[in-house]
Amino acid sequence: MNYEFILVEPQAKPGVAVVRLNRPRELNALNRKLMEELVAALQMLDANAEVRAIVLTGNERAFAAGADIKEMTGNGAVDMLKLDQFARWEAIRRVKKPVVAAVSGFALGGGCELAMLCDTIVASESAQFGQPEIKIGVIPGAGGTQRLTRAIGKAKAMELILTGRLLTAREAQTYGLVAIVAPVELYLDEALRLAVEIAAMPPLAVQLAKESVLQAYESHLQEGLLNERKNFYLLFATEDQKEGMQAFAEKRAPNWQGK
Ligand code: CO8
Repeated sequence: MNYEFILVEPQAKPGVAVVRLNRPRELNALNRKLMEELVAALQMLDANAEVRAIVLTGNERAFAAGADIKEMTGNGAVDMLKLDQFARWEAIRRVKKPVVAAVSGFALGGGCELAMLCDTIVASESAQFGQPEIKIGVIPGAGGTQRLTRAIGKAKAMELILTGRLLTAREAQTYGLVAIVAPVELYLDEALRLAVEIAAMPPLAVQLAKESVLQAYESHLQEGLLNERKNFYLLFATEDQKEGMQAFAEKRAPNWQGK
């Protein structure tokens, strides 16, 4: 498929696809066409059995500097309601395969929300995260008030969302938003290394582990515990569980079948 605003490499590494936001002059501002392409690409990769993990990245200067402000300027509330752009964000949320965000430079507004919609974040030392919407008269709209609060806690989220201040990569790591920080020239390699490691794991267990962690992140503890337990039981119906436990006992590498 030909895309205008993204680049897709389905087998960048064994089992790992890379999707690159590619609107560099506008700091990868997320216009509607880009979001449409991103959803199409992620759904295509999600359905591709050869792909076990996905890395979503931008470029050194920007992961994404937010939703495209110029595209929204003239819109009223009714336009925004009818456009229903959040359906695309919901579709990304429903991707079953693990998605690692490799973030360098700006991850602001919708860019920060997109990184948080991924399953984990690897950042370059130059990365900056924030929800500066307050400075343009709005608030985060694609989950920022919810996901940032859960990721870094109420006090810090309030400070950032109410002032538009940004977090450096190191601060973001300290507060738990970012898993790994690497030098600019290495952050993508680091994200790929993580994705390759995940891609080597049993796919059904990866899928249900992702679902279970998201449950913890997105709902209440008791519901999350019940869902985790259900998924844990379910994995005992897979051949990979038998293989994984047998291989451990036999001191050999497991051979995952995805069954
Ligand atoms: N939208 C549109 N264009 C942008 C955006 C953006 N978010 N960010 C940067 N650009 C453009 C600039 O207008 C500029 O274009 P031009 O050369 O034509 O003037 C080009 O990218 C380069 O940017 P700058 O010259 O501004 O670069 P600087 O290095 O001076 O500054 C900044 C970089 C600090 C990142 C600055 O560009 C900036 O503040 N950008 C806006 C950040 C922001 O407010 N983001 C939040 C947007 S609102 C949002 O994301 C809400 C999401 C809600 C859900 C979405 C679904 C509807």
